[in-house]
Amino acid sequence: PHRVFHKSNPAADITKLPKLGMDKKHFIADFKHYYSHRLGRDQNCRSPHYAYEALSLAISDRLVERWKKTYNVYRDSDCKKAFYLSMEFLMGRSLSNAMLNLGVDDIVTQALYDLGLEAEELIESEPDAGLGNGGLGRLAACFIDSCATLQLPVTGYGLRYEYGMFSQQIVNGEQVEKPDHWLRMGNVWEIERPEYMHRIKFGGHTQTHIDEKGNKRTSWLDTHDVIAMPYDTPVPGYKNGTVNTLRLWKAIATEEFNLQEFNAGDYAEAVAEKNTAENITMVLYPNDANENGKALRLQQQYLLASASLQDVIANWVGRHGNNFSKFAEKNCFQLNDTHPSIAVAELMRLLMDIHGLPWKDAWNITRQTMAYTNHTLLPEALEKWSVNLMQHLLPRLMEIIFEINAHFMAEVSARWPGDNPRMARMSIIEEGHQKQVRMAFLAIVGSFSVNGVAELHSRLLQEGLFRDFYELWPQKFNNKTNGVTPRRWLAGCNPELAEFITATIGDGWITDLSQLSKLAPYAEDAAFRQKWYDLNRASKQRLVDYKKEEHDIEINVDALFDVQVKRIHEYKRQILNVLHVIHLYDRIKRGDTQNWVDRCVLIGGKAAPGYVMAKKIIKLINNVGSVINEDPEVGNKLRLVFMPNYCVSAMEKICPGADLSEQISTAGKEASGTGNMKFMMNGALTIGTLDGANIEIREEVGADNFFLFGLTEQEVEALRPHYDPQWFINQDSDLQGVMRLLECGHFNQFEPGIFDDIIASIKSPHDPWMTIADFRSYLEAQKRVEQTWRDQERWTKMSILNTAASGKFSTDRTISEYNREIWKLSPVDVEKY
Ligand code: NBG
Repeated sequence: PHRVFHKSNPAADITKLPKLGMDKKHFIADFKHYYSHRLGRDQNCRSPHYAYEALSLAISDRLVERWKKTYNVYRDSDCKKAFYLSMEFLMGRSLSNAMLNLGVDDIVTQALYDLGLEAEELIESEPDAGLGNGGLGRLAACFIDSCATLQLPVTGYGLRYEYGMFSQQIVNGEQVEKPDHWLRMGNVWEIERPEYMHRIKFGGHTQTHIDEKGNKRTSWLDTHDVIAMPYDTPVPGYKNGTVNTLRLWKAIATEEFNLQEFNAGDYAEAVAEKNTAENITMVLYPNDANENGKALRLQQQYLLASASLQDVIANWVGRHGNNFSKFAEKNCFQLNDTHPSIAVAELMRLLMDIHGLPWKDAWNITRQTMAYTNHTLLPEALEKWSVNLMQHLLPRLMEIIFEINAHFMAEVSARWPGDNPRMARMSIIEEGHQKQVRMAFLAIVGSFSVNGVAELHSRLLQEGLFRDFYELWPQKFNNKTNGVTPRRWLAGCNPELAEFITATIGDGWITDLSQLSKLAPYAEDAAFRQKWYDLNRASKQRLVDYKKEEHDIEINVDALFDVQVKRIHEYKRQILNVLHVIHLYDRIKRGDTQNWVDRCVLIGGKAAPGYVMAKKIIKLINNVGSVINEDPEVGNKLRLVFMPNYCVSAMEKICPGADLSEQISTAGKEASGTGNMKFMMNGALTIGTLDGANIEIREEVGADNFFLFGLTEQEVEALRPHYDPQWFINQDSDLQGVMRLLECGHFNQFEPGIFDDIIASIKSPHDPWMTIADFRSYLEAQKRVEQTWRDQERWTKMSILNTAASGKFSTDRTISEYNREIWKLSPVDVEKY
């Protein structure tokens, strides 16, 4: 490698710079410099965007110093490292989080104030990095925040989609998707690193030959290659000098043109081929918890796996040459769901075909470095790729998968000789008229650890979906209950409450959330309760103002704020929520309003564009909402509001203002949930089923402080074969009232029949989500909610106890468990170097 510097002054080092000042004076100077000189703006500029960019550049400079140091310390210490491979990182905004974690939020706010600027306005003009669908992508973002805060050498690897999660508009009550070109104004948080790009192969064919040493080697030839270009984003730890890396790959065309077309004079055609390559990372697939088997999606997955593994191996070879004997001791790959599991076969390929390792050594390394997290039990989400497609797109990988499966089948038949049904059940290749590769099985076979994301979910994996594998390798299976980062989800989004908590118990909770338990005794302190109540009311007022400003929706701050925000899915049962709202409306119309509690029901979430039923549910919510909200007889008693374009930055405003958190999925279907944790942390009470992490939330806060309802997972499965929704309807006059209103078209007077599918689905004995079965119990739980709400002192007590008991749900705890039981990394204190 050649250097651009001559050696006349050996002491000179262009990377040695004076440390950047962290005081007001330096921030103001840097801000002005970027605003005027770098961005070329002046006082005539009307957009807050450039002020946001100038500030971000000043903050980012301070991160970059620490970032380079972290990078160098990790490299020089030769420590064990982990890599989090994920198709989604739902990062949201960066500026305010960077300020918080650097510990400069107050000083910067003051500096801006001196300049006549409102920090809030700049922060709000940053677009969300919406590179994820929902919980799975946001979990990845919370995880890397905790890794940096715990000083663990962990790198996030993902894809840099040109278009993130679509933005949602509501037109005539229906979802309309608008592309999210989040990079349009540029992205000041990323650094392009062409020095670390890698080549990714697709198509072609394989050829086997015997090498100089007499070993069989396979080459993958005549491929159509694309380049994976890395873009790095800094991931700052909380006030600890650590800045880890999120490396996102963008697909770009190779410099080579199609020579045939080129020489035939079709220059433009040849250049246009660039597009095919660059399409690979053009758009995030907007499907949450279900897949669609498109070739482009497989290309995305392979690009992520191959580029990331090549990157890690290139680093390794740079240090250790071709000696891989210690590779497994020093590296670990965590697969975020089944999406990147092609990495198992790709690591085999790189080790064997590129680095010449024999099968046995490569397999040992693979099986000691890969770890797999499952995020759903829904069968439609279990990825399968047709063998045909895989053979066409990734022929070498398909060969390797066949061979892995052959070895694996031998293992199964040694353990259970002659058990052919079991072999068929467990095979990575599903037989049938269209052979398929079961990617989850590939991940299990190739990993040393398999985990679910909440106690119940992990147990159900062992008993159900992965039962055969659990019998074969019980020691591989473990649980890691999800969490959320308390930096963004309490300190950042609810600064007033955070300050009050710190004034009461000190600031240790920000990095040790179990300390929130010190708040519990204050639930008995009337003055403390009053302050808690006031702060919550102020948050509700902010939410009211925001709704008024952004969406022109009026809501009454004194009503009970009853909130359900998450992806729209039948298993999450937004319909059950709507049935309850219709029941309340029915009561108002019948004059049954004794002991009434004013309630504002807020529902938000996106539907996958191809998920017809989910889109219908959005329409239903909006139609029911407009009938109720426009009825003068209803007045302040009841409100149903659909919040358009639910996203990370919206949740930061919503969760501090919620009173009641709706976690009402059919038991056994929500793997964990993480919105439930954000609400609890911010003092909302939960109404929920015994599903996912709800169970653990209830365990932590105590049954008295949680509104439980619904069938258990076992009861759901026991009822399923003879489920008869009509029987439940016949038993229940309240439910009859609700169904009557729905069926007579009260909410779709000018749109006859549009809700017929929804009605038929919940009335079907085959309704997998058994909504009707839980209606009565849900209604009774809602009555307990109202009873509690009428006693505001009691409600506030319970609110305090919820925050106090939320310590378990920090991703710092989750990541400590991943590290203790799976990764086994030593923390690296960058500031000591
Ligand atoms: C989702 C689950 C949630 C869970 C998140 C994070 C997928 C495939 N799964 O319940 O539905 O909280 O993952 O683990 O998106």
